[in-house]
Amino acid sequence: MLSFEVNFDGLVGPTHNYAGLAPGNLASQLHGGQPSSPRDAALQGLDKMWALHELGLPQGVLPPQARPATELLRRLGFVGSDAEIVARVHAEDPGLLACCYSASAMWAANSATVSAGADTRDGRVHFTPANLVSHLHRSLEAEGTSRLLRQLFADADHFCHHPALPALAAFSDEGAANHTRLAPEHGLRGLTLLVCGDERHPPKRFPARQSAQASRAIQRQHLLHDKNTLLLYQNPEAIDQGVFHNDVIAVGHRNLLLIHEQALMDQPAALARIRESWGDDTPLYIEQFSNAELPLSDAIASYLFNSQLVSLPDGGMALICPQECRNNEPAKAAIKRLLHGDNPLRRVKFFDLRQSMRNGGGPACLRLRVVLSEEQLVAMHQGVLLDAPLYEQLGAWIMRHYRDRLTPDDLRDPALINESRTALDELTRILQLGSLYEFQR
Ligand code: SUG
Repeated sequence: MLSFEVNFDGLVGPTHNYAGLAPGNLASQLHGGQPSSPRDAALQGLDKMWALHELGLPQGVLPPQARPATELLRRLGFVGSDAEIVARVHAEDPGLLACCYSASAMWAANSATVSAGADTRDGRVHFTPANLVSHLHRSLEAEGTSRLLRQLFADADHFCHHPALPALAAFSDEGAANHTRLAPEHGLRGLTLLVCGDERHPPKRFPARQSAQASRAIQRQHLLHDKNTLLLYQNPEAIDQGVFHNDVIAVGHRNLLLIHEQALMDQPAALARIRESWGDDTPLYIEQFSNAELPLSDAIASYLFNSQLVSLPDGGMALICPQECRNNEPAKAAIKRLLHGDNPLRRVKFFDLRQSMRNGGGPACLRLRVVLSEEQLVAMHQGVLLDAPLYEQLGAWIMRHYRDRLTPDDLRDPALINESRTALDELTRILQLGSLYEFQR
């Protein structure tokens, strides 16, 4: 049966800004307080989606979430009109207002963990929205993500939705950023790698954002076969140096895994387990990079491992890289070595995603991978699948509604509330999503 890996990219929302909300994510810390350009951010993301469509790959669009999340502020006891509440919170606690305005749902890799039907015991695609409890601004995403995924993948014969895990640090779940699927073909049983922190060896400076209990719960919920699922521990020293998700230090697709030598605890043993569990005649290629070849700081600065690996329709794979890899000598050399090595990689394409990168979100952060059979692809909501007319419409929509510049101080502007809602209201018509947002009900 024909199967596809569909990338669903988070469309950047109209309130994209730099608020320095994520300790442990060096880029977010570095750029907090600087002005952003929501318009450039959205166009950069859309251009990447279009480029993948042009490569012949199915590409989906996930709408932004409604911000400001005034429902949180009301829950915290603020009263009055939305504009009054925003003015008051800006005066009293601007950090809280920034959380409610964050466009962080754009990093769709963190939105959910998704297992392919070929890997689950009931043959359905399983979804668990991430609770993202490690950060307030991100924890606000879980509910909207759950609603959206249930709406896009509604057919219960093909799709199974689980609730987000309990909103507690012990179950901290950051979605697919810590999930890698290796498989000989999209439609064949694959190997699921669940990467998480090891509470016996916690990092010293920054938190491990994926807990082992969460990963184990997902393994059970998704009916994954034990012998095809590996729980692997992140190297706490790498977390302390800024590797806040596994997708900052490794990327895997089908039978190719790119990984820095400092990604995992006891990495030689972890890689040996991966090779043993692979169990297929198709060769598995693991390209490991030493710290001498690619210092961890360069891996983080260039975001090489946050590239997307995709299969081209005419065979071979392409690496979808952030342009920062072009200006980083060790990353450039690493790409050259990959292109000349014995592995399926054939092409590299560079993208300007600077707006997202400044908040620590590269190409792979922006997408959620969903492996679908032909039948499942037809069964999902078609309005979010990118084609030429939708690409044109979205580009014009961004130009009509998005500001060119936004500073943290602009968040107090009451006009931004309605501006964002008007934009999203129109978007639900473009994507044929009905009344997706609470403010539309
Ligand atoms: O959760 N940044 C996001 C970036 C997420 C990247 N995703 C993956 N690696 N998959 C985060 O740290 C910064 C927001 C701010 O500072 O304004 C932020 O939330």
